[in-house]
Amino acid sequence: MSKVAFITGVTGQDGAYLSEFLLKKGYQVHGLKRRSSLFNTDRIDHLYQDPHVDHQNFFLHYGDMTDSTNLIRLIKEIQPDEIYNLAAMSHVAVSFEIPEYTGNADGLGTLRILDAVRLLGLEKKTRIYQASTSELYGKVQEVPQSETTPFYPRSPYAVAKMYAYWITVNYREAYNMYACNGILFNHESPIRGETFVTRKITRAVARIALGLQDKFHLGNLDAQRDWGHAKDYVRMMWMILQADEPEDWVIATGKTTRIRDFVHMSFAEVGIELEFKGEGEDEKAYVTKCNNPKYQLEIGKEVLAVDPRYFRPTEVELLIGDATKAKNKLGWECQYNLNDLVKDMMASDIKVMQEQQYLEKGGYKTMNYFE
Ligand code: NDP
Ligand code: GDR
Repeated sequence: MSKVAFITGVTGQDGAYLSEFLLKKGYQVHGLKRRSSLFNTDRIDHLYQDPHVDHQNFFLHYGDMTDSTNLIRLIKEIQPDEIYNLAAMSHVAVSFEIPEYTGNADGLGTLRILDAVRLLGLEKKTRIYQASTSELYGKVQEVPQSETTPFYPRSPYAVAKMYAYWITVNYREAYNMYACNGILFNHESPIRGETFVTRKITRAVARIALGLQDKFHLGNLDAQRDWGHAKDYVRMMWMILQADEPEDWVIATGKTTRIRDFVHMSFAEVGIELEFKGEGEDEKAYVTKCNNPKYQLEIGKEVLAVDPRYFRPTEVELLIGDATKAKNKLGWECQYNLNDLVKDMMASDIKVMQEQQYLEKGGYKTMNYFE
C-alpha cells in the first residue's frame, strides 16, 4: 500500500517540488488548492492527471486554511499518513498590509490542521510537518541561529508563524502527536514567487539583458540571507517526518549573502559587471562592463535604483543558520550551492524572457513587469 500525503499550499513553490518528490517515492498525493478566478496551478500542471483514467495518484481539492469544516472533511476523507502544512500568506512585506488575514491563515490555519487530526482521532496515524521559518529569529539575538536561539519576530507574518510554531509543539506535548517544525531558512528556485527578492532580481536582470526593460528598483540592499535551493529543502521536509521521534529542526546552508551581492552574481551570470554609487535612498547601480556580445548594454547605464517603498517597517537584517543537528541526526546536506542556484534561476528566467521577446517582436503584448 502506498503512503498517503496531504499537502496544503500545493500550488506554491515548495508544494510543487514536494509533490514531485513524493510522487517519485510512490506516494499518493492530495493537495489543497484555493479557488481563484484564473488558473493558479502553473507550477503543478505537469503533474496533473486526468481523473477519468485509472491509477490516479495526484489529487487536488478545493479548500482554504481559514475554513475549518473544509479542512476537517478533507482530512477525514483522505486519511493521510503525512500532512505537510505549507499553505501560508508567505510574503513578509505584504503581511504588514494584511496582518489580520495573515494571522488567520498562517497562525490559526495551523491550529485548524492540528485540531482536525485530533478531533478525527488520527493522532496515532498522521504525522504533521509545519512550515516554520527563520523569520522567527527576527532581530538578531545570536549568530548562527539554531534550534536553541530565542525568537524575536519582526513582522505580522513572523508573529503568526510564531503562534504556529508553538501550537505545533503544544499539540505534540499535550496529545502525544507526531508534529514537527522545520525551521527552514530562505530557499529559492526558478519557480520562486516573482516578488521575493531573488526572483525579482533574476527576472529583472534577464529583461534588462534582453533589452525588454531599462532598470528596476529594490529596497534594503544590505540585508543578509542564508539562501538554499528549494529542491534540497523539500527533501528535508520528508526526512523530518521519517525520523523516529518528532522534533524541531533548523535547515540552512550556514552561509549568508547580502542582497547587493546577489544582484552582482545575477548580472555576472549574463556577463555584465556593475558598480554601486550613492548611499541609502540615493543608491544606484551602473554597468561598468558588458562581456557578452549577445547583450548590448551601454557602459554607464543605470540599471538599478533604491526605492524606499520596498523598505519594511521593521527589518530582519541578518540570517545565518546552524543546521548541525539536522546534519548529524538526519544526514542533511545540500546538493546546490548559491552559485548553482543563481545559474539555475538565471538560465530559466533568460528562457522565459526570450519567449516574451519573441512574442513582442511579433507584435504581441506579453505582460507588464510588476515589481
Ligand atoms: P508560496 O507563497 O510559494 O506558496 C504558498 C502556498 O500557500 C500557495 O499554494 C498558496 O496558494 C497557499 N495559500 C496561501 N494562503 C492560503 C489559504 N488561506 N488557504 C489555502 N492555501 C493558501 O510559499 P513557499 O512555497 O515559498 O513556502 C511554503 C511554506 O513555507 C509557507 O508556509 C512559507 O511561509 C514557509 N517558508 C518558506 C520559506 C522559503 O524560503 N520559501 C522559508 C521558510 C518557511 P495560491 O497559489 O493560491 O496563492
Ligand atoms: P524574506 O524574503 O522576507 O526573507 O521572506 P524576501 O525575498 O521577500 O526578502 C529578503 C530580503 O530582501 C530585502 N529586499 C527586498 N525584498 C523584496 N521582496 N523586494 C524588494 O524589492 C527588496 N529589496 C530588498 C528584504 O527587505 C529582505 O530583507 C522569505 C519568505 O519566503 C518567507 O515566507 C520565509 O519565511 C522567509 O523567506 C524565510
